[in-house]
Amino acid sequence: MSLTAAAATAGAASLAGNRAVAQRQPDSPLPRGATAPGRGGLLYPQQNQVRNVLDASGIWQFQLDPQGQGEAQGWFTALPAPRPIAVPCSWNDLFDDAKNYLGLAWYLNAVWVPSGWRGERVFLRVGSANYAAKAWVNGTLVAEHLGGHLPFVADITGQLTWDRKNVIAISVENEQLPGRVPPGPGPASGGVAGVLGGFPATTYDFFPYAGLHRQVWLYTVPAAAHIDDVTVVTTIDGGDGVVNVQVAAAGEYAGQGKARLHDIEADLSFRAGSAEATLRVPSARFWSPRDPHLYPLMVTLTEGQRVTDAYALDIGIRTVAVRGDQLLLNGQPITLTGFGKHEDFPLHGRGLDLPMWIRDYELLRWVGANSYRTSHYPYAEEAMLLADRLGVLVINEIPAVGLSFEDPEELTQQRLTQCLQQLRELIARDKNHPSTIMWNVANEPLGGPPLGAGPPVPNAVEAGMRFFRQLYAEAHRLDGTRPVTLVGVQGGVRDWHGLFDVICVNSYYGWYTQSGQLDLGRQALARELDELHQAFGKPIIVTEFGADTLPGAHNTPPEMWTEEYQVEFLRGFLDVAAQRPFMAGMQVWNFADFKTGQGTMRAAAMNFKGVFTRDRRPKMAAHFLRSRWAQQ
Ligand code: GCB
Repeated sequence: MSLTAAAATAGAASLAGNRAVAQRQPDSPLPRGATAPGRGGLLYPQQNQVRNVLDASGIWQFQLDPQGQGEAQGWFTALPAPRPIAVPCSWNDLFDDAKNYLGLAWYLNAVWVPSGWRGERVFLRVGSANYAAKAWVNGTLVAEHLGGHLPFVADITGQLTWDRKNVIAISVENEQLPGRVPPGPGPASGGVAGVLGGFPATTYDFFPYAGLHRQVWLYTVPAAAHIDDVTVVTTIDGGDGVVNVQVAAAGEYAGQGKARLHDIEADLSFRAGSAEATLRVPSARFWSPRDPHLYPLMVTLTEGQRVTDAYALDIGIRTVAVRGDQLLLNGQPITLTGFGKHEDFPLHGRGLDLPMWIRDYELLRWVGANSYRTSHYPYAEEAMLLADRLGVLVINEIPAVGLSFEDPEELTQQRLTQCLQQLRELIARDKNHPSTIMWNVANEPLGGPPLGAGPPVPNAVEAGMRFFRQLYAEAHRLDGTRPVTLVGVQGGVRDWHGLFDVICVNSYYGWYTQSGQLDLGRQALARELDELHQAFGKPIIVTEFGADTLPGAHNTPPEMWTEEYQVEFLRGFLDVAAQRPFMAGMQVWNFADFKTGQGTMRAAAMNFKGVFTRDRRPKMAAHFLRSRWAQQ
């Protein structure tokens, strides 16, 4: 099936999910509170000749609120006993008493807004608050949001003062509730939680870091007409690139504008706030890992010669498609090499860490990888911008990890609402990144006992079919230009894969099963890949395979937990894949060791499947992968 031709419609429908109410169990799906700037509204804030940005991150005041009394006591204007905290950062690794605390906490900061901003519309933008957040400006509630990894915005123009500092307060909690996504442990104890146990209790295998994880920004747009959203879709026509630009402008803007790509320019004539232009780039340089060429696109609104608003973005001209069992980039088969990752680093926890990202891209280049998956949640926008620039292919994932379809229907419905919301927000945020080549709607949903320990449960399989049909349809309604996938697990429900464009599967044969027996593991892997190929004839990517490895542990013959075992485990999987032309990629679990909850399965509360340590030193496996990948 070719996915390149269909038009993207993400801009038109992406707003609804950007607002929601945070309440104690269950979360209400009804939107309330935050005012988004228009139909798109998640454009990355930009400083230019018209717009202004103020980064309000830095040292904020912080206070835990285990009794949930802050709102009644007006903590949104002043905290009674604050301590300093860094924003962005998780709170868990900063304070001993907050290590495993996932309840309510308050952040507060006071900022001057420049007087030059008077007359503009000013927005507050919170990049990531994990999980449920409320925001106040000068005592007025301006936004509520659910979902820990995507931005939300609020128009705060009417709340601002100009003769003193403005008080911004944000409350955040990350309670593991069963109706959320990812869900907290439910009746069926979904995900790997059932296997791992662990504290704090989660349905997933990474530490539930909490807090303000990305920047808090104020930014302006012109009060009258302004650009709300830009949607770029590129196609290839012979050697030419064809760039379709859809622009949404606030209100019912019916004026003029321009779209300019280098020296190629087209007029935009707005009707009811919408305009579209198509630009042809003769003999274009197509974006790819080998040549991640970006073209500067500038969209403006104009009144005569005057530019009334402007927004710039660097775009890549490229197509992604599925044909038979092949994944195509610019019409050519592509095979992914790379990793599943985490946003995880000492002290910062899940907080934005730009040096980590620069180092990680350097190591991806060093090891010869061309891709990664944003397991198990959307990553920072800066990471996506860097992937565009450095030519890294990204499978972009919503936080739907730990779903069990043996849980009651009522919970499934709440989770579906959350998944749809997060999918809309993710596509609205990341639709213009050439690096995002695929959307993933879930990781290892369960429809029976984990790791194929028993047959799937028919009712659960059916419930999953209904659930995933809706997610697949919504992803394609919002973006007809990228394949959509589901990451399944070895021995998991096969039928669900049939709904999606690409088959992604996580495999631990030789680790969780066939432990210590690499030969048997390889045979089991080969069998499963062949069966999947025979059943569906679609491209297959193994999105996880790996073995916990204590750096410095050695033995021969290889034993589990040693560096030798990790190398031989990875070698076996890569060999099995290399013999199968239908394999579209292999992504090792994990790029680096990462923090988990405490439990008998996780030494020192760490997952040690990284090929780099948590502080990014290579294990033997990293050198091995480099020998396989960097030469190609
Ligand atoms: C998986 C999960 C991942 C875990 C990994 C493991 O299947 O998708 O989140 O961390 O296994 O190491 O067990």
